[in-house]
Amino acid sequence: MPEPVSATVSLQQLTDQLEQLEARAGQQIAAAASAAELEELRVGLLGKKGQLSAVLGAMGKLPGDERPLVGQRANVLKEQVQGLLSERLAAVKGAAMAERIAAETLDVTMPATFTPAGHRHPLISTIEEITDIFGGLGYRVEEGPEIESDHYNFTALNIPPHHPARDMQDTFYLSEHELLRTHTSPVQIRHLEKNPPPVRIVAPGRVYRRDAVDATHSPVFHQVEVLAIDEGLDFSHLRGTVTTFLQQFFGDLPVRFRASYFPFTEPSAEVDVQWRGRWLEVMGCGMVDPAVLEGLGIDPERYSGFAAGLGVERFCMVRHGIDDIRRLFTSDLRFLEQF
Ligand code: 2NM
Repeated sequence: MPEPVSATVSLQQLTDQLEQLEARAGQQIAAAASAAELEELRVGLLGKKGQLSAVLGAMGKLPGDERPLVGQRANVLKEQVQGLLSERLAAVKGAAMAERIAAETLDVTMPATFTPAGHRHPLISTIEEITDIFGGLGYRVEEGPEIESDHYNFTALNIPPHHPARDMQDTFYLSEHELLRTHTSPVQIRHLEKNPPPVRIVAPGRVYRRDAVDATHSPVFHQVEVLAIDEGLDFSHLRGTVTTFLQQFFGDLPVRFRASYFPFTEPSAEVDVQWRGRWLEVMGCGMVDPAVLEGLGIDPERYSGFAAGLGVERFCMVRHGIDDIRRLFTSDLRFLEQF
């Protein structure tokens, strides 16, 4: 606090005041802990209405020859206080920065927090791999409904009403004429109804059959079916396409075709690959039966085509050495995380 200034002052009094001011200022500045506190002190000490100004104001009451003594002393004190203030300000700022740095420091050697990202199910990546290979051969992906009519699932595929493939034992019927598709061929029939040849498509998707569950059977599984319709296609194109596809998927291994039978293809074949020294049956195929084309209003004298179908689960299991199809449907992350 500035001392009350009396009506008359002596040189001694003012000098004393300056000395006290100096001592107090030194202590207060040293004790200040923030920039704001220091600013408050500066205003109180050196400001217009501050303690130093009070002394200088009182100086006018001294005899003229004494004034310079007080003035000089006051100037020295002012500079001293300014010096102390800026020194302390630097120290306070430095301490605040050091504190912040200590609080915000990142230890870059700390182990990272593991955030599991999730990934595709092995069946989905198998489907993608298969459709990508056919994509590279110029095929487009087509999809369709899982609930179908007996027309698209059977009749249009040259499977007549009393054919054994329609048996209740194989097919989930929803009503007299509605069912869960047993293959993705109906997608191809629907596509051919709307698109004139040439056609090159793959139809991946979920299919249903009334099978008991065991290590190699599931009532719900996945297929990819392939279809090409064009002028001049023959069995050599089928053989070349299927062989190229299988060797891209499994690697450069032996492939063989065995005569077989499907209602919708003639001739038909089963295809085997020699995987780790054993022949495995992996798909069925054939030249689309002219009766199927005719039913769609496509002239079988002008157009021919081939088709093939495969079970995705089987491809996935062979590729990854999975011995039980149920593993693919159990959603056990300890298993799925391996792929
Ligand atoms: C297979 C085997 C042989 C096939 C036939 C057709 C269609 F629609 F063109 F008639 N789609 N898929 C076919 C032919 C499917 O799966 C083992």
